[in-house]
Amino acid sequence: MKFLSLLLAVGAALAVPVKEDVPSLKGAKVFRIITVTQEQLSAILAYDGQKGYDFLRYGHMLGDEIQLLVLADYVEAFKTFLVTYEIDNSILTENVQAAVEEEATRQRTAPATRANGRISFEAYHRYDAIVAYMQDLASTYRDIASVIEIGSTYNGLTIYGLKISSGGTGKPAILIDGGLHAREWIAPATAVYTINQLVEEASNSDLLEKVDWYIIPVLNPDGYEYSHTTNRLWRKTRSVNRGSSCFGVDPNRNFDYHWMLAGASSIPCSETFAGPEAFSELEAQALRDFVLANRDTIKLYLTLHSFGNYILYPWGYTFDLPDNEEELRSLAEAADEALSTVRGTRYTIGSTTHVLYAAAGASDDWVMGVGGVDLSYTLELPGGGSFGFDLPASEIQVVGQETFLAIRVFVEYVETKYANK
Ligand code: 0X9
Ligand code: ZN
Repeated sequence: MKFLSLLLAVGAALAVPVKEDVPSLKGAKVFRIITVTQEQLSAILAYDGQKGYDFLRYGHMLGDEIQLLVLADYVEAFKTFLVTYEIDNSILTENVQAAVEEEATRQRTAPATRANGRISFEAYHRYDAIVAYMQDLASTYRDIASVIEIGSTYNGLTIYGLKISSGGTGKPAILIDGGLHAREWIAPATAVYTINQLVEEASNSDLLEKVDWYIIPVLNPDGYEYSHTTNRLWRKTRSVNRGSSCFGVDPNRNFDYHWMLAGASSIPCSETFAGPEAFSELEAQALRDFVLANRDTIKLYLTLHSFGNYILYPWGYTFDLPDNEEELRSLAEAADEALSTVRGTRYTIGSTTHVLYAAAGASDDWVMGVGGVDLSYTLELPGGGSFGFDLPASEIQVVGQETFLAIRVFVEYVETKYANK
């Protein structure tokens, strides 16, 4: 008997993983909040990183619209808080769970493929389907497309990308990634749309003449899959945190450039947990190693996130501005101008710290600061739906179209500045 219980205890210690608490979205609500006094703003921002609260849209200035998701158990206390501080608010989404279920239903019924049998732009696709699409393109368009592997994840998935190149040597390269944050589904979708335009649309072949492209649509596949299967609002990686029952690290706080200096948490349960050390995450390591291996050719880095319509450039760790701020700004303005022609969408442009919030350890800062890429941007794509990340898949196409117009402006600039004439 004693032996049996010892055996069970050892078995438990070895085999049973930490039980993860998956928060229920039943009764969760999204509040829209506008502050008019500094006291109100500070009081609201104090909820950042607290259990039960998730800033979907952050605002650091008085009058900014803040969107805060509050889990059911915290709603009453939060309402009391709003009354106490006399904070202007309304409820944007009464029933987050229902919105998640509606999206899942739409996903089940949306066409998975286009008329030519390839991946559609009417659904948010899983990692496997996105990888299969890239493999299909690589075998069909052998002269321009090849699959690259940049690393693997905590759960053992491979991080794939597509290299698009019409050949030749010494060309400048553009690196685009998406899906570093799991729940921001429009980002991988837009990366896939970009691949489609560059490879399948012959009318865009001019964009391959002078530059090479590396597109990594799902940089955090573990998190992305988990956001499809288990927790729609998952943001981080899926690594196990020693001594905590909370999983994952915010990979966009994990890069080793002024790591943990601002806007990052040392608490594993926080959505912005920066990790036990810089580059603790395989996903961040993979991007690091890829950039270092190609640092001579990569001239532009675009990392796709959502949401809020921002074109952000470094730095995120300080209010100081990069030396080429003017160049970064005017290029972003030209991109915004171009994309606005589709349906009037406008982006806010600026350094992250000035227009959004301070947050160190993000990929854009590292790619510029250490990777040596002078043109480094985070694109916060449009939000929609009931909690921002559930932008209806029917909008993938139009977001793709307008983002592609912006990308055209970026590439034309890279060609003018870097390509051999
Ligand atoms: O906070 C982030 O990681 C990004 N916003 S998101 O809503 N997608 O999470 C912004 C990152 C901007 N860049 C830097 N902070 N350097
Ligand atoms: Zn993000």
